[in-house]
Amino acid sequence: KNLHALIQRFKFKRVLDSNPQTKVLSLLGLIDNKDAIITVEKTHFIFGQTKKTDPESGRNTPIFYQCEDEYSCINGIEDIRQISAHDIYYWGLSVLRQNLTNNPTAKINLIWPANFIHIKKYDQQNLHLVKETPDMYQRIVKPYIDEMIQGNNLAWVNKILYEDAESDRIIYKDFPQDKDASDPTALKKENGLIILPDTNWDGINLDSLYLVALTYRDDIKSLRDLKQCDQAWLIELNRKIKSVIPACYNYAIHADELRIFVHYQPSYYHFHLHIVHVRQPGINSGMALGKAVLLDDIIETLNYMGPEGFMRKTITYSIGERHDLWRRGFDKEVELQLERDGIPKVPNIVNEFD
Ligand code: M7G
Repeated sequence: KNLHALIQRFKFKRVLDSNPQTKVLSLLGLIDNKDAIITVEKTHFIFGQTKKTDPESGRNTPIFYQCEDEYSCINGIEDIRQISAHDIYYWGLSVLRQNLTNNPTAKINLIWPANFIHIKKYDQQNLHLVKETPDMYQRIVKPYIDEMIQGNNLAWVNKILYEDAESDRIIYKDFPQDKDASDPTALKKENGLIILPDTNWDGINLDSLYLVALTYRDDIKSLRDLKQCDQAWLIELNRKIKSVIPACYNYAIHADELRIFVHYQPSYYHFHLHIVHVRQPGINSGMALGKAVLLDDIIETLNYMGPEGFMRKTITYSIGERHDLWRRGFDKEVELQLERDGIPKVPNIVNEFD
């Protein structure tokens, strides 16, 4: 399992997506004749290191301050070529000091062998806003989720929860044990939680912190399954995450700087939470309105929904044309909904003037 060796065997097929704003490039290719997706993302700038004050200073509570090191943005400028200057404005290009440990250039993700669901996810595509009614959920989405779960889609989650995958990277773990049972091995999935760095994070820059919290409960596939009776569990998860994460990062990040949310639709149907620094602008529109639903809002909304919770709600979000749900009937439903809402159809656009 060597990333470098695999990338060297990568044979380029086509560009899936290229985003100059997020500085992310996704390529499709082949490694040993099997589809591979490489995503390259330029890392954010380092402008300081967080240091703790000397404990000898006599204070009980440590103070953290930013200090510059040789890789900090300005110190790290090795070369500059000016493009132009006039009046009070100057601009040019530069080379910054780079180093694999302290200031890497880019984060590289590889999915290999990639299946068609992965490829469709990364492929640039038109997006549509859909209003998913409870009825559409039952008819179209639920069968899709059941199929996804039958497939191998959740292998990575189960490997982390039960087979020690990425165990060296785990930040926090609550064992799924029944705290009240006399048998200490009694499993109580509600109590289990693992928090670890998301593959979206470079692991260096706290401003782009991105963690994922996996719960042990497997009865909740998505937001849709959350009911009023889960509210207390969610409140406890929220409390735990906001207490534990700042402490794990020496309080260089605070509880009110954590954006905690779920995706709907997610890619993986096992209940998990995204924990992201509030400064992080989002990756692949993962923070888009509708797609990301804040945990605090979920908890609050459950007060007003009745015992069946989100099962009764119409949920509006955006979905790509290549997503399976689009072709399984969302396309037709959207057309019907627009008609029902009295939105005029797209007229035949005439481009020629006679
Ligand atoms: P999602 O909302 O189901 O899908 O979130 P998304 O990818 O459309 O956002 C799943 C989250 O788990 C994403 O933020 C992924 O980056 C992250 N993730 C996916 N995989 C396969 C792994 C993995 O193997 N390890 C870790 N640590 N995170 C992963």
